[in-house]
Amino acid sequence: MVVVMLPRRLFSAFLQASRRLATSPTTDGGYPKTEGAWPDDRWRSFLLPSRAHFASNCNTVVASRLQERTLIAVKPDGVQRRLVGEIIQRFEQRGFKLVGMKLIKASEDLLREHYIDLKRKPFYPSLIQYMNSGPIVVMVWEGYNVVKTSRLMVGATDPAEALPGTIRGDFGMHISRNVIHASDSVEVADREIGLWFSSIEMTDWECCTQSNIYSG
Ligand code: IDP
Ligand code: MG
Repeated sequence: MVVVMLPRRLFSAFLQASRRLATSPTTDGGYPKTEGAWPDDRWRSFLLPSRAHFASNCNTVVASRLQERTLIAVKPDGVQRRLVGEIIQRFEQRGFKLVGMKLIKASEDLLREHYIDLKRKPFYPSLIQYMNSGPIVVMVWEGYNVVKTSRLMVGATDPAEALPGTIRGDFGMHISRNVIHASDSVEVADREIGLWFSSIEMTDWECCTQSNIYSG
């Protein structure tokens, strides 16, 4: 009898807990809000990681995303066409933080290294020549999800396909003169920032509008 009753009680406790979990309000992360929703808190600790553990993991992820960085460069055509101010303004207004910036005429060696993944493409030599034809403004921007968001702000590689409202969609005409560079992944951003900037060329600073841009 005990053998039959125990699994039944276990099963019914589990069933009640699942029903309450399914109907209880949740936070953004899906963790149940109400501490008392479970019939017995021992089940909670057995089945789920603690609330503190969950919250601290989320905070760590959010904090690291807030400090994500990307490399943005206004290419020679963008500098010649006086688009530097307009481009900086778009990133500032979006809420990103400028942590590094310089105007340079990049060496061919640096440009070859930067575009190393494209070295077998037929346009590689003309790309290096174009990027070496005049000064460029290289920047490091920081903020939540900055890599992905800046790619959206920049638009498709070919300005003919870039949507209006994107930088390439508003200012570009041809794929060989597409105004701006933006890193395309967090890993690539790390590599490119390391290539173009030394750590003393970047500045960490407290943004006094932080709480108006991010919550918590
Ligand atoms: P992305 O700049 O959007 O990341 P990638 O494919 O990484 O695009 O190419 C790097 C750069 O090479 C482009 O921004 C553009 O300047 C140039 N490029 C790419 N495809 C072509 C092409 O078909 N003809 C000429 N230049 C190209
Ligand atoms: Mg690219």
